Amino acid sequence: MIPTITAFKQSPDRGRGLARDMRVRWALEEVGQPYKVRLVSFTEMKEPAHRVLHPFGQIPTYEEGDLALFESGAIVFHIAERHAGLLPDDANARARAIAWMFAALNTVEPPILDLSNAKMVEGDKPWAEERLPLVRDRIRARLGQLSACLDDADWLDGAFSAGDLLMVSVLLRLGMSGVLDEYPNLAAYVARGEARPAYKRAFDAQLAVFTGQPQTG
Ligand code: GTB
Repeated sequence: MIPTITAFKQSPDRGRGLARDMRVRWALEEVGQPYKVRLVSFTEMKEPAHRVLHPFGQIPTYEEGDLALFESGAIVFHIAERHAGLLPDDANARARAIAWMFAALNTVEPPILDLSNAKMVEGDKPWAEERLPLVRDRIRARLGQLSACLDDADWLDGAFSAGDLLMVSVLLRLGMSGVLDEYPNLAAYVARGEARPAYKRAFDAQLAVFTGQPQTG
């Protein structure tokens, strides 16, 4: 059965691949699972038809037969469990890869999201400038720990896994902030993720929504 995911009809990031449908597309591409995309507007996201799929009125969602899922992490986990390629077979290695999935979403992503909010949502507040260094330092604390843990390895724990897929996706949100460049091994780690053919296919697919260009290849 071909699953259907949802993505922004009007991508606020102008196709830079930062919205959370990207990580789901990437997981589907990694395992070679074709998928359909239903584009939803901000208005449609808040309507009952979409809220049945997503209680918070957001993207992405995932539908496959009787199953409807929300939360990008849960969707990536579902894909990784149902297909080979994103989680190791060895039980302990699998548990560690899942721990990295949670670490990406629960430990590393929150301070990075805080920086986005500090700039985009709170940027006009009188205290915004004063708060930014604190927010950046909280990110640095996490990146320093992650950098030490990755050391000179290609991936976080052996072969590329769903943990790396989510960690790279989360780190990409740092974008133009320059913070990632302070940790060359993490910058190289993200570049390795972006260089994966599955990442590129997913990126091109989400970009095509914005440019209106049909996908090639
Ligand atoms: N925890 C949920 C998950 O991981 O799936 C979070 C889902 C979420 O935040 N979805 C966002 C959304 O639907 C899109 S990805 N927002 C609309 C709303 O809440 O009304 C977040 C996002 C938005 C915009 C950019 N950007 O422009 O760069 C990047 C990421």
